[in-house]
Amino acid sequence: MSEFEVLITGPIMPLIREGLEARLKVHRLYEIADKAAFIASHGKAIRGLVGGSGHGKIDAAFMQQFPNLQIVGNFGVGYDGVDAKWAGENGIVVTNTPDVLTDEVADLAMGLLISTVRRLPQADRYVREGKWVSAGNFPLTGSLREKKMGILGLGRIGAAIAKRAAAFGLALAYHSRSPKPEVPYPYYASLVDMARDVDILMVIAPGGESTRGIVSRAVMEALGPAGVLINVARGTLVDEPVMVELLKSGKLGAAGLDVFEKEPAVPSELFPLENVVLLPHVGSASHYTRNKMGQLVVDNVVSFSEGRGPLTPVPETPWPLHK
Ligand code: NAP
Ligand code: 8YV
Repeated sequence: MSEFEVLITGPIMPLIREGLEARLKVHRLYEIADKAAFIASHGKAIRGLVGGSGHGKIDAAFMQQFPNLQIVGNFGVGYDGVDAKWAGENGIVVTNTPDVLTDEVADLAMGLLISTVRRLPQADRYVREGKWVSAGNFPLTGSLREKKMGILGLGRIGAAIAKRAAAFGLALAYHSRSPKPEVPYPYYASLVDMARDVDILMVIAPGGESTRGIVSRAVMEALGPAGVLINVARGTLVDEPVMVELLKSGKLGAAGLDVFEKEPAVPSELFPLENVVLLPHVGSASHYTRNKMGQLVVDNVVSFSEGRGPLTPVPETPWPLHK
């Protein structure tokens, strides 16, 4: 058993916990009653942190409690809960779980898009509530035919969504901070301009302060009463109160949402709306893909602890680190 000590910040899948426990000395912060006392007495021994969304922020103040911290293994490709810039500046490498979830999330994004436009959950409710018998056929819905979709964030998952959407016959465009020369779809430097020109806005850029509220009132009003917003990125990218207001008033046509600003809290004003489809952050949530993600967390931390370096460091903490 290695003397490399790791602290898991919140309840995590057994594959990760057991995979780490087989090789390293592991502490479970979430099972310790007096967390402050544990950190005060044991913080110096901790060299790795493992956490995920829903475990609370791994910010500078949290990491500073562990003076010998070397690695943070984030469960998820999105690491907006970790202050990776501060970590990099302080000799700590941060790893995430890219690629292994790309296809799963892209599948879910297309499923959510079709569910929202063709109102599949509403149609399912219609049958269960006996309305097919009592009220006749389900009302006709919108369509993906002859529609154009703008993708906010044409990265790994955005590109996988684009591939699927092209096969469905959608015309495509994208917005990111810089154009991608290899991409055949039109680039928009302005998100508002793209929203004005498309029928569907697919949001799949990272969370964090640099994208907070990027899907603003101006963007959603440009998308308009016939427009469809799909968010599989992070709730923080969308101005949520404004989105609720525009969906209620019909100034935004419909929304399919897998993510919310303060998960698991979802604005209750969305519940009675018939023009929204709501999912509990399940983009990567299949056994197959979560196992791949979990194994990558373990492999990163174990590889690092054995002196072989991290496998998937985030761009803010490129390996080897230069302090
Ligand atoms: P990625 O490969 O890093 O792609 C992110 C894209 O966003 C890049 O193309 C980047 O292009 C663009 N971008 C970054 N900052 C931007 C900004 N300020 N404005 C506009 N575009 C910006 O990441 P990924 O693997 O595709 O994952 C994307 C995100 O999806 C994750 O960060 C995570 O939050 C979310 N996600 C959600 C789920 C779920 O369960 N719902 C699952 C997995 C991932 P430029 O650098 O050119 O701007
Ligand atoms: C996970 C995600 O649900 O990878 C991400 O960024 O949002 C999802 O795959 C999440 O990270 C698990 O905590």
